[in-house]
Amino acid sequence: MEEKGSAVRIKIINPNTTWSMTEKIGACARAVAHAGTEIVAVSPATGPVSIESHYDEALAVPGLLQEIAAGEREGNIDGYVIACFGDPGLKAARELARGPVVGIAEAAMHLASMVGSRFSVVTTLGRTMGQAWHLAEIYGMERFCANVRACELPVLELEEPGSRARERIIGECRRALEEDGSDCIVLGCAGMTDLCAHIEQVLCVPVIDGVAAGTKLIESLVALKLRTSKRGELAKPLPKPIVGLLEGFTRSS
Ligand code: 2AL
Repeated sequence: MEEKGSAVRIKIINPNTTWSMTEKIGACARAVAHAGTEIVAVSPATGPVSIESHYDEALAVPGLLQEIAAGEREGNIDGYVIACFGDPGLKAARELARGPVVGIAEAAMHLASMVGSRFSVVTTLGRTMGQAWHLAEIYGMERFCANVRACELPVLELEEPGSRARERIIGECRRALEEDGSDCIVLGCAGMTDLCAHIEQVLCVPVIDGVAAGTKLIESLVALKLRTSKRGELAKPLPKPIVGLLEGFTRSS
């Protein structure tokens, strides 16, 4: 763990298994990270290629937790970012980790509430809007969240150069600013991270990307030597047998 003068290591977990997206997330995190921060960007060994339903989220969590458990075993990770806008497995990850864990929706919504009066979330498929509203509610961000909107863009289209994803997102952002009474935008998918600077330049309002927000928040928590509380709810899970499909998790956690 961090000592004065030593490098900070942040593990960014893209809970989907699309490596091109993981590389993009890693590059965007490195671009905003402090020079002394090492970014380790990973995808789980198991799980869906994209996360755009409750079912996908549930199936992404075991692989995500394996990555947290591996980081804890290696003992050289100062903090973790969960780089999917549904913040899957966030509380379970906090139970496993000694250092801080931040989800990108959590990070982006909190930062948006500090630079504007109300934000609109612009996300991928309409079916993910319910989860974004749910997170706004449980994070106490509902009063800052003017609306959640979708471009009806499947996550993996963000990886396709000819998909016109950027134009579609910008169009939805413009409608958000005109119709929602919002004054800043939260991007609702980790796969949008590389588009943030351009969208902000076009819209001339703050546009918050959760990958950058999560990276800087984790850096701040690590710099302040704040770790996950192990008193009560976020203590290590009790050891117990786990049978069947997830048998290996008895050891990994
Ligand atoms: C996401 C995300 O950030 N990564 C992924 O696979 N799905 N979120 C979303 N709303 O589509």
